Amino acid sequence: MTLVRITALAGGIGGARFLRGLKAELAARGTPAEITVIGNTADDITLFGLRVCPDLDTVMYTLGGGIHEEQGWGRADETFTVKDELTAYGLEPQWFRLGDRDFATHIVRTQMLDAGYPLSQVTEALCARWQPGVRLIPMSDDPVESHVVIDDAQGRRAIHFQEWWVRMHASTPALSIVPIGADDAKPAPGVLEAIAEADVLLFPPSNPVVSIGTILAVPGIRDAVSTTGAPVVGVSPIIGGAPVRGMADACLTAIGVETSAGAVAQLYSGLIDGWLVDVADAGTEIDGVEVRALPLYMVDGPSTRVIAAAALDLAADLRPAGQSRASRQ
Ligand code: FO1
Repeated sequence: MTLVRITALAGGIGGARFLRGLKAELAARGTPAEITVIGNTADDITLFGLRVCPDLDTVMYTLGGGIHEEQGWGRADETFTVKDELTAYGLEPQWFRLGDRDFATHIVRTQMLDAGYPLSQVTEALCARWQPGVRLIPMSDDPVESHVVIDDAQGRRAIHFQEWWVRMHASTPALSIVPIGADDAKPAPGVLEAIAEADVLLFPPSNPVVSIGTILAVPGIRDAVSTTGAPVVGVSPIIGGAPVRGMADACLTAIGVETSAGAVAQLYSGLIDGWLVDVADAGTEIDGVEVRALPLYMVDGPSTRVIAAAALDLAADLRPAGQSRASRQ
């Protein structure tokens, strides 16, 4: 059987769980596959002098067997001694819970970055331990950080995305969300090639604004997706007008997009060929996009595998390999 090259753009929990289902489905089919994951890095933040990359780590831990399953982020069997000690010294922020095991990852990453290694090589080194079974590449080696403009009792100001998301639970409306640094960022080595050479390109059910949106904001990536010869299939992160998890609705509102499976597909207009929606959204129609409906809640391993299978089947039905989008139109 020929090797299938699959490339996915991914954010945090939704992306990571989908990818785990994808790996399980490919293994069950006996399909030899090479999966490349282009990870969002705009959630990254420097805390206590350490560089934390939540989305890369969520993918790495989830696929490598180290994730805290119920939480969806951070390490299993975690303890918080270091954080408690930092709190005793009065160190801020106290709202971001970094565990002892997780701290080790950020220490290794920061040491390597300080020694001059680019984030892509650091990520490769971290993955050598976790063996996620995919090639995980950050969208860029250049720092990009989403900042959120809010206007509350303290006035109009921009705060880091993590403060808005984790401390404020997105309760204060975002006036705008800006991926600082994205305009000047270059795709990390291998990103554009992984898109151009893919047989299948997938958009998992990740946040369309602060995960997939920021990956696409890195110059060159959107163009690479829109011109790839591979079928591009996305999975809706919105079911029946609400996010599957997280607060994607607050992010969509910030950019003036309705929280619906159809509106997110429109956001990806010109990029996707196929779109999976939940049965609650059956009947969604998008010009030029093949829409299929099935249950999209990733409640466990088997249900997630079914979603991944549907994405692979839709991709296979969409376009014979090698026929570019341009030549189809
Ligand atoms: N999410 C939370 O809701 N609270 C936390 O304290 C928290 C800590 C944290 C530490 C490391 C890490 O990799 C992720 C962490 N997350 C936490 C999740 C994460 O910040 C967000 O869910 C994502 O950035 C959004 O995709």
